[in-house]
Formats: sequence, C-alpha cells, structure tokens
Amino acid sequence: HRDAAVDLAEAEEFVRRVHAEHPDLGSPDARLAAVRAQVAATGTYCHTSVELAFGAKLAWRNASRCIGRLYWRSLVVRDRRYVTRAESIFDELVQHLHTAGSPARRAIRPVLTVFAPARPGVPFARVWNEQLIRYAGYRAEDGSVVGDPRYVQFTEAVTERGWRGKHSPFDVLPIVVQTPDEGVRVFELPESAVWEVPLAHPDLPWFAELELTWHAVPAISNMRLSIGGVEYPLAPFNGWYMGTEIGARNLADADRYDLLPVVARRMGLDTSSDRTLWKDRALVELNRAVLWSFDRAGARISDHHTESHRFLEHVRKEERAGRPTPADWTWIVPPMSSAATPVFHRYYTELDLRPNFYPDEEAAL
Ligand code: HEM
Ligand code: NRG
Repeated sequence: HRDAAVDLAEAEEFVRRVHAEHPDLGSPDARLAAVRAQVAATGTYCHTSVELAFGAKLAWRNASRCIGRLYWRSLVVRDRRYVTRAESIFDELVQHLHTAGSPARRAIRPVLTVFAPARPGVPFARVWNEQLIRYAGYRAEDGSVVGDPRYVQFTEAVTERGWRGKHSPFDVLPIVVQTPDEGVRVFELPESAVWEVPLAHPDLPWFAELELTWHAVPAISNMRLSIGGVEYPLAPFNGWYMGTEIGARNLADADRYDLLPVVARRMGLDTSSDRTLWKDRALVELNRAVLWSFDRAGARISDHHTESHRFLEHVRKEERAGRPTPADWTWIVPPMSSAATPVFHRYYTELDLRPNFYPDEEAAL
C-alpha cells in the first residue's frame, strides 16, 4: 500500500542485487545498514544515483511483456526526483522527448525520466496521459470518430478544461499534469518535441494520398516504476517502435484507426468475403508502408522478424549470465505473421520479478 512503509525485505534484496551485479561497489553491508536505519526512521529510503539508474534498467529487464529487452543496459536514466512543480515537470517531459530523438539527429534512444517517489502518506504528482504523444479522438453525432477512438474520453476531458483541437485525424493531445499543490494543469507540447513521420508506400503511389502519419517515439507515461520497495508514480520511458505496433494495431484495429478496409479498397481487393484474405494482404502493405516511411525519415524502427531474433538472443545471453528471462507469450509474440517469427515456437518463464513497471492501480498493492 502506498501509505505503508517500504518493505524492508524487498529493499534489502534490491541492494544485494545491485552490489552482486556491480562488483566494483564491494560488499553491500554498509549500504544495507544505512537503508535499514533510514527505513526505521522515515518509513522509506533514498536511492543513490547508481541504484536509481540500475533499478530502472532492471525494471526494463524484468518487463515480461517487452520484446525489446536486448538493449536494457543502454537505457539513459534522467534523475529528476527533485522536480515537483507542474510547469517544471512539463518542461522535463519536453526535454525527455528532445533527448529521446529528433529529426535533426535522425536517431532514437531509450530514455527514462524519474520524478519524485511516493512518500508514505504524502500525495504525489502524476500525468494523466497514457503516452506523452498520442492523437485526439472526436466522436460525431452519428457515432463515427475522427482521430484515435482510444482517446475519445481523454479528448473530452481536456476539452472540458478548455483545450481546443483542430479536429484533424492526427491532433497531438496536450499533456495533463496533476500535482498536489497546483491541481490539474494542461500544457500543449511544442512542435519541436513531437517527431512525426508521414506515411507513404515504396510502390503504391496512392498510399500517400491517405495522409496518414504516426509519431516516431512511443513514450509510456502512466506506469509506476517500483524499485526496491520504493514506488515512482511518474517515470515516463521510451524506446523505439516495432512496426507492427503501428501497422498491425494502431492503424489496423477495428476499434482504432480501422484502416484495413480503406487500404484494401484502394488496392482493388475483393472484400466481399474473409476468405479472399483481403485483410491479411492489406495488413502486409500497411506494415510495409510504416517501415519504409520510418526508414526514409531516419526514425529508428524494428521489424517484427529482426526484433524476435534479438529477443531470443537476449534470452540466451541472460541464460549464460545465470538469469531467467520472464516473458509473457501473449505479449511477446507479434500481432502478425506470428508463426513466421521464432518467438512463437516456444514457451517462456512466467515470473513477476522486481524492479518492474506496473499499471498505476495495481502498483500500490
Ligand atoms: C511493451 C518493444 C523499449 C518497457 C513492449 C511491446 C513492444 C515493445 C512491441 C508490446 C507493446 C504492445 O503490444 O502494445 C520495445 C522496443 C523497444 C522497447 C522495440 C526499443 C528499445 C522499452 C523500454 C522500456 C520498455 C526502454 C522501459 C524502460 C516495456 C513495458 C512494456 C513494453 C513495461 C509493457 C507495457 C504494458 O504493459 O502496456 N515493448 N520496447 N520497453 N515495454 Fe518495450
Ligand atoms: N503499443 C504502444 C506502445 C507500447 C510500448 N512499445 C514500445 N515501447 N515500443 C503503441 O504506441 O503503439 N517502448 O518503450 O519503446
């Protein structure tokens, strides 16, 4: 529970792991004594910068739903635990996105920014957005939606607070920061923080006429980072996309942009029966367009075949280090051509190891 003191056993296990994986730090004994004393006096303890950075990397390494974990050591961790004012939090989120990637640098790197931990009995700051960059959804009278249907409710909530979108299919939503002192504040992201990739197709010239676009950086902002018994309710992180996240889900799901019928019709496919496999054929071209367009823009993106091989390389590497790789088959296996990727053809260890990331509601349990 978020009002309870830090679980000392979890804190000790974490400190021991940090020292075990950092031989240069020597014996954990002195640090363990300091942590016990701090928890006894205050109910919590303060991570050193090494603990914080390594704890965040371990949380990534333990994220069973993530196929991108081969790169866990490369995570850039920005320690912003002292930042608590709404405007400063927003500025740091903008900085995070600049650090993560920009068209000028034509690169995307994994970054995590940690804000203040939850203290026993003290209210904390949070961000309402599921991701730092997402598109608004507007429901019309007839029930149809312009934009991303997933964010209709969020869009209505910010509209009630005075935000006005352009009602285009790809309006970047504002950031909502809630702090104990300042309540709820709404901030518009500057264009320079939002790298967008216009979508075109390598050999279907009409594809560009659909005027589709997607943001280059997926930055999850609603998960609680749990390290050694300390909870960080605001710790947004990003890596880069795997193409299927956009082409086989965001743009394809019937309850998202629902573009398979649109693409299939433009391709001239027979959509009168599922058995013509028009959905499958449209999926392939939509996903080719995503990968080709991101490559053209210099925005790093994985394809599901390559990322699957890398994930199994990660599993083998961890095995050699004597560690299990907890993984959730239902999330690891890509949403298209599943059995054509090697991650499909095996089972995984299911384990809830900490540090880890948790959906906000569950995190405090
Ligand atoms: C989930 C890929 C970086 C933590 C996922 C998913 C994919 C993915 C494909 C499944 C998403 C879905 O089906 O909606 C990648 C790639 C990365 C990367 C290609 C490139 C470096 C990261 C980083 C972190 C992270 C840097 C944290 C530090 C997670 C977590 C989930 C996840 C916690 C589960 C999210 C949830 O439960 O909703 N990742 N990831 N990933 N990833 Fe990664
Ligand atoms: N499917 C979501 C993003 C989930 C996380 N994926 C990543 N994470 N690649 C979407 O926006 O489509 N990451 O940190 O790179």
